[in-house]
Amino acid sequence: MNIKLAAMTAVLLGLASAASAHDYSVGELHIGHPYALVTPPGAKAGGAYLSIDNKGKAADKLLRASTARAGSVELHTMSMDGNVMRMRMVPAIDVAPGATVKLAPGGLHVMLQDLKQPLRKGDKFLMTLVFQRAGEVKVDIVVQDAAPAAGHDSEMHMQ
Ligand SMILES: [Cu+2]
Repeated sequence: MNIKLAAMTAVLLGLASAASAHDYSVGELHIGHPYALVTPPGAKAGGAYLSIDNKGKAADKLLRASTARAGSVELHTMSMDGNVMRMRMVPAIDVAPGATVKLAPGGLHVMLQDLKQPLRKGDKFLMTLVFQRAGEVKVDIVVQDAAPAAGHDSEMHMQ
């Protein structure tokens, strides 16, 4: 990374943290703004989202996630099957070297099942992410009523 890019990234990261983003590093991976969406009354399942930026030269994968807040946690993807959106479990989420993988509503997500209590706006809970190469990292999941606005983690796209 050259100095100009480093400075630019620093500025953008500064802006992002002003917008109350939070992020983590584990090994060569950067985890951006882990959050979940509020659940409607009676819902037993919810989705958690984050971005994974692989700054290293080796491929990695998210193998699993866990939290005390849910009875079980699975990695899911969502895709169109005819006119119907369907979710299915994936064994792992690949993060190629240099790539940024975004878990976001409508696509890849961490599925929280058998929620012990509904997810309410402003709730915060711990989730453990396990990567094949980088290992384990604990992140705070913040519950929001909407996905972050576009451009929120724009530093991911600058490289
Ligand atoms: Cu799902």
